[in-house]
Amino acid sequence: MLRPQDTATRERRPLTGLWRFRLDRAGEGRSAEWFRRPLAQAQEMPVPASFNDVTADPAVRDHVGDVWYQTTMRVPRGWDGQRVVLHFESATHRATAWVNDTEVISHEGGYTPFEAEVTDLVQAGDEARITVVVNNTLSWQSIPPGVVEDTPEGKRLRYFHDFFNYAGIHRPVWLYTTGRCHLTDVTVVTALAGAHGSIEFRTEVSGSDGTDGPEVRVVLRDADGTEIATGRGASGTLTVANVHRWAPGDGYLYDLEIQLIGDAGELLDSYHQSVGVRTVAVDGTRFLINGEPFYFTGFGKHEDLAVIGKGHNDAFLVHDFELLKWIGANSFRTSHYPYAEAVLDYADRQGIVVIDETAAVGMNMGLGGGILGQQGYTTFSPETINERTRDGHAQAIRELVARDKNHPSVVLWSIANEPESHTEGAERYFKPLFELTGQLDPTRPVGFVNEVLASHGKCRVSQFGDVVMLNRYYGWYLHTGDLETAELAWEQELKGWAGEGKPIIITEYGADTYPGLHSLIPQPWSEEYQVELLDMNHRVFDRVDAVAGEQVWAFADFATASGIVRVGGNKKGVFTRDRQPKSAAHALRRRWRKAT
Ligand code: BDP
Repeated sequence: MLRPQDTATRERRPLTGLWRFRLDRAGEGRSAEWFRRPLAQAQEMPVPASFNDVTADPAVRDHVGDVWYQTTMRVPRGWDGQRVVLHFESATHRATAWVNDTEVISHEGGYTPFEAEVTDLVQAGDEARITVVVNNTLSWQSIPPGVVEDTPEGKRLRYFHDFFNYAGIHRPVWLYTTGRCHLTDVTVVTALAGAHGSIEFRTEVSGSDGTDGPEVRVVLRDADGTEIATGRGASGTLTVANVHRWAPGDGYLYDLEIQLIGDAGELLDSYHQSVGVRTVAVDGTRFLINGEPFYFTGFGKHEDLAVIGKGHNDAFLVHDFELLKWIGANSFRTSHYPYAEAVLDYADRQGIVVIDETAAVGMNMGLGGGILGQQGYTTFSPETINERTRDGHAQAIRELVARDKNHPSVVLWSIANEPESHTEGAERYFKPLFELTGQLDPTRPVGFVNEVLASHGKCRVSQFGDVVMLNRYYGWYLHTGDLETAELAWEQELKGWAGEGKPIIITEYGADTYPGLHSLIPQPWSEEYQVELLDMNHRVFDRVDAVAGEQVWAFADFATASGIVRVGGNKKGVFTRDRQPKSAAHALRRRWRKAT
């Protein structure tokens, strides 16, 4: 699925702003067909945003079930004769949409786009009513999983991941046009040979009359807009002499314009795809970008902000990347779900490297929200996470790769965060998912993020990965407050992993830290302890050659479900939720800026 664009042949209108909104407390809206008329008893709600924290009403924050959104839009008069598409960048965790009285699409999965052609349902110059029911319930078959428990006080949602279950329309919604004959997909794969680069492209087209389809022409322009190569045909390879490579810290992008040309030479479609020419490979314990060893520095992040929750916000997008640069980070992981596409576009342009993760988080009944402790269920079983879950997981991987395959910033797929991985059930569950990801994208390494219950020697899933990604809390959940013991134990485990001969990326390490809490002899929760814990980790990493990267948990403090180990959310941020530095930010800056 292509992102909506304004081009010589395409036009788009954002449906952002205030929509009508209503909780469906009794779950009656679908049978009462609320989409048929202006939403009654509605309040206004911003799109994009999570609905949870916008009002002052606990019933909204903690609602479990359906919520309804509705807006009207006047279809531009000039769109007569065009193909019209309604496009959602995401709706968390599932949604069904209607245009006027007609249902147009349903989609499962909270972090990937979906769209429906609505040409026959709208009239240029007229108003169209767009209604969306969004559902935030999690089940054993959803990605991520969860359980709804019926209590005398109502439905309560229990989930096993450590961030608040924000929901709603988190990203922009668009109405856009194409001609009848239009491009539906483009894939680019780049390679390097000395000073030369090559761009292999494959296109897919729909809606053409003839059996031959339209003629496909491609034009490659450099960042100054100078045309440097052209090609013809639905697929092919362009060569770029003296290529300007995309590299960490140098987000150089070419523009590939794909044109569809009709029989009479008319332009039927034009679409622009940015291209960063770079290669990614794993060689023994080294992670290579453009053939050179790359060491990841940075964070696991969250899409998480006061009031707007997981809603995308351009000001914070730019600000967060400024902080990444300030601190000397060259990368981040989209923990624990695919982020807004604007984030990946920006990472491409900024030369920031991304580990791109699915929303498969919390598939581990030995953990609760990242914390050791039994949840009272079996992780993989016919009644819990089962083959149907795996089908949904496979679909989440397909949608992630389809969406993000052309981003040069994305160098590695993470297909799950901290699932149970020491059991036979886990091995059976994950093997086909690794195979699938490798088939969908043979150009990028694939991995998953391992946790300590499947420490070295116990994990039955890491055998399938090209890299080892480890989340380890030595000195926090393990050997709390005793960094000496933690250091020895951590080094011992890490040396075991190093023997696997794969690059090891430490995807999480860190300590909860209450900003402003100080202690002369560093104690857990103090700013000093966070600094010392990170220092201890760095000493260990620097002694193990196979370590190819360090990403601290977490970039900023974030909201979680309530619990006795969370103080107004998870406080492992190196920055506070409003992006002020804790002492650890300065310490990391000294280490990472020196290294680069
Ligand atoms: C890890 C999880 C992460 C948690 C973190 C923590 O991957 O989502 O927030 O632990 O406990 O297990 O802070």
